[in-house]
Amino acid sequence: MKSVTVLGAIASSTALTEAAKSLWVNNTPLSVQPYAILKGHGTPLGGGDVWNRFPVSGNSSGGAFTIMTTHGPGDLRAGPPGLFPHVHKKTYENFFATKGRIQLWAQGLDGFLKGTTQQLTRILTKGDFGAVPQNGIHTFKVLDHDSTLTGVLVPGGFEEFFFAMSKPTFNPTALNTWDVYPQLNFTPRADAVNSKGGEGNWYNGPNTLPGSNANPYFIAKNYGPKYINDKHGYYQIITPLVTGKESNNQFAQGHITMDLKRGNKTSPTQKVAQHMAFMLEEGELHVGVEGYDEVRLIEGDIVFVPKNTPFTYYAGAEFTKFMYVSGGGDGLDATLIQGGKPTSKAVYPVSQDEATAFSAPGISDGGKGGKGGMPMLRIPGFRI
Ligand SMILES: [Cu+2]
Repeated sequence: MKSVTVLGAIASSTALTEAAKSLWVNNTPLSVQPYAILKGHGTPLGGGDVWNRFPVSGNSSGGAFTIMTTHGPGDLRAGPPGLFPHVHKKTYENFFATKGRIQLWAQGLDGFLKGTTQQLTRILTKGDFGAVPQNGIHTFKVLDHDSTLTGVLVPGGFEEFFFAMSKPTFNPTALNTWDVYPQLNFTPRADAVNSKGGEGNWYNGPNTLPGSNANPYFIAKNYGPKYINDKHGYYQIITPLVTGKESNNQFAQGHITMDLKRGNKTSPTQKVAQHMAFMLEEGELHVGVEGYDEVRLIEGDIVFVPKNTPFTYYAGAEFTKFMYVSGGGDGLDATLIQGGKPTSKAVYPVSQDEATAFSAPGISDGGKGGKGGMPMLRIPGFRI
């Protein structure tokens, strides 16, 4: 019996060795491949106390998109932003606050020149987002210490400009060749009240997606559209920030919040026709890519999955939340939204298993039969 067990162990360990390949890389790959990269890692730019990193680059995404993270004190001084207002004609640039406070100003160039639209500004705190499609004037300023900005640039490869600009040989009169068009007549407004200047809601009502890529727009955390999908026996809440409609099908971006996968559920193998990246924000995400060891991502870690690569993902903690970036308008997010339904809530319901646990002695579920509602604590001798 013993020899059989040993043989079995050898056989399975050989199979494991063949499949075992680490998804983790120390630096952003120079060509398309599946990979995972730790928070704060990736191709660096500059130094000192500002951390600029490119965990996903034009090279590593086959030109689909770039993810740039900027962490540091930035431009803290009072007054207008130090960065000149500018437009990109070919590049879609997005701003997402991972922590701290960042103020972003934006307006479509056409509306600015014709005087037909308003200039918008918002102060972004953790989870807030600003979208600047092609031909949108924009500038920004970091307002707080220890702020982190995650930028998505589409198509990928715009980082070549940042690297060129940081060299002493850079020719500042050649900005246009890098898709940078200064707009020095644009004066950033200084009248923001409650973190908002210009029309539209912020934290005072629903923030809608515009349905086109005509003008910049903002989405406050969880104030945009929300969808819930429970197809696989666990919840996924999808909060899109950009869909194919807002990007002319160039890309999609948003968040997925998942509940813990219980032992009796399985996460299906996915295969998506778009390059895709996930960046963890809360909780713990397990990602298995065919041919690689499963990885466990925590806050700030990124995984990149090339198109048509089989993979699985599931949450190892409640309220696991991650940002997705998809290299087209018909990726995983579109499938999840189509298979789900609109919801007004950013929190998924308590699962039936958990609801039953509220029936413990001394705790009442408010007479709602364990199906929702805030449980009330009953303590003998006290009226509450
Ligand atoms: Cu820009």
